Parts: sequence; structure tokens; C-alpha cells
Amino acid sequence: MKYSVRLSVAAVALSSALSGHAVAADKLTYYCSAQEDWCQLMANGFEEATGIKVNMTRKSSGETLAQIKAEASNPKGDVWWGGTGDPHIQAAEEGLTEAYVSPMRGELHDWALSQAESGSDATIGIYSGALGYGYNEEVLTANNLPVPACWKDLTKPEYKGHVQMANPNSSGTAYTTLATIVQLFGEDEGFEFMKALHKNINQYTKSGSAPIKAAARGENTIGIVFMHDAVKQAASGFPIKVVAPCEGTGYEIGGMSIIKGARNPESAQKFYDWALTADVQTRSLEVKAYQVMSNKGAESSPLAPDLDSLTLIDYDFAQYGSSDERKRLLKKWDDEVSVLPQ
Ligand code: S7P
Repeated sequence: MKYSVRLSVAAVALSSALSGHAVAADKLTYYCSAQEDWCQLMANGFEEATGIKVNMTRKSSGETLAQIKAEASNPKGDVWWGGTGDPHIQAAEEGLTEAYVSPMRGELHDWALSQAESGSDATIGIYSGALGYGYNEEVLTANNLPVPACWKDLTKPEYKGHVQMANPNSSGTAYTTLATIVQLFGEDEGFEFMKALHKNINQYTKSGSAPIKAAARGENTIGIVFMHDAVKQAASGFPIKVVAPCEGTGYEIGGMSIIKGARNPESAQKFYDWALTADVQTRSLEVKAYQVMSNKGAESSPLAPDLDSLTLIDYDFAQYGSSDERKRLLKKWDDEVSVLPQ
């Protein structure tokens, strides 16, 4: 009996070797650009649901795009989940990601599908959230600073050294800020605003949510971030107040894409379909991720910023996610803003 079992195992191994198929457990190399705790929850949840072993890397949106581009001739990642939609659209346009039409599409909001349309089906919307800023009210009071309410307030001299945002090259949040300001004020006035803001910036961080985490710890006063990232800090007990700027604001549609040439395409598609289910999207509440989810059946928290009550610009995702426009705006910010003395 023992002998025949051993023999059949050996026979499977031999026939696999001859047919060129390695005997390996299913796996998934997963690039994540949302918050670390949410990325981890998704990785663990998928492993538990499917038994597929997940190897995760967490990086900001712009950094992940740069990594996928650098690996294009020998792709290592299978699926990219989370992060702002603009770099996902750029990846689609540059042929770095693969078209996929999920059977889950019927359960999604129209805005999630319009993202797929902008990215020729190589990306899809997974959540949405508005841009704004948050401030530490104790630090603000300790510095005798007025409560800011508008984008333009952030350029006033009294806030010098009190404002933090991320670098738009690495961070999807900061790129959304740049694109929002350009769409809100027009390009010339928008760049004048970014130059005036630059004078008040104490640090450009790599990660988009870092400025509000620093404010929560009392190491910064005002952080330009997605409003839901500021709400998360307030809900965690920090003295953070959230501002929806008076002039109106932009928003993101977070993306998910399958990487072209993925080594584990079946695992990538399984993850993609699973991540679009209502139950999985509702689990975002476990990590205080207060975006609006793309599955119409997903639950949302009463703490989540109500996008319908905000003055939102008609953010042009196709234009500001296009490769040429994104590169042009980032170069202009590098050449004309980041180099200025503070
Ligand atoms: O999950 C929170 C969140 O703000 O993180 C994403 C963000 O792009 C990641 O950080 P970077 O700005 O550093 O790229 C957003 O998509 C998401 O809402």
C-alpha cells in the first residue's frame, strides 16, 4: 500500500516535470497602495478565503506605478489593488496592465465602471473619496492660528511651516491635490497657488497620508490629505478636525488592475473578483477605511464623508490620468514649484 502511494506521487512529479508544469501551490504577488492595515487585511482575507499564498508589497501609488514600469520586461507582480485611479489609468494607457471584464461588474456603481472605460477595461474603480485637509486643533490653538476653511487660507503667511503634503511624484494623494488645484483655479492661477503653498510647507512626504498621521501625533499642524484619512485619525481618538475646502474640491476613484504578463493570472482574476464583492468591501470598516465602496451592496460608516453634500469638481480622470498630462504636470511642478526657496 505504502509502496503504491509513493509510486503514484513520484509518477505525478515525473509527468509534471515532463509536461513542464511545476508542482507548486497557487500564489499571488500583490502590490497594494492603500493604507498598510487595509492592505494586510486584504492579503490575509484572500489567503483565508482561497488558500492562495499572498506575497504583498505596500507602496504609494506613484511608487507602485514606477515599480511596475521598471519590471515591465520581466513582470513580478500579479495584481495592483488600491491607490488613486490616475496612475492606474496611466498604467493602462502604457500597456502595463491587462484588460479584464469581471463578472462582478453588475454590482458596481457607475463611477467604478466609468473608470474601466477610461482605462480600456485594464482598471476598475474600487472606492471613492474626496480630497481636503485636516488639522490638529490643539496644535493650532497652541500656535494662536485661525481655523482654516478654504484652500486659499493655506497660503496665508501665518501658516508658514504649519502645512504638510506629500510629493506628487510618489503619492497619488498629492497628485490628486495638484490636479484638483489646476482644475479648480485654472492652470496659471493653480500653479501660482502651488508656489504660494510651497512657502508654507514644512515637508513633502513620500506617502499621501503621512501629513495627517504627523498632525495626529502633534508633529505637524495641517495635513493635505483625503478627508477619509483625516476622519480615520479623528475616529482613532486624535484631536483632528476635517475640512472640506470652501472653494470646492476634487476626489479620487481608487483603482485595481491586473499586471500584464502576471505569473499567476488565475490567482489575479480570483483576487479581482473577490475584492469587488460587497462582503469584502464592507470589511474596510474594520480598519476605519471610510471611502465610499464601489459595490452598491457594501456597507458604509456614518463617519464616512458624505460626497453628495460636498462641492466636488467634475474631476476629469481620463485627462489627468493620461500619461502625457500626468508627466507634464509633474515635470512642471518639479521645475517650477519644488525648486523654489521656502
Ligand atoms: O487608503 C487610503 C488612501 O488615502 O490611500 C491611497 C493613497 O493613494 C495611498 O497613498 P499615496 O497618496 O501615498 O499614494 C488612496 O487611494 C486611499 O484613499
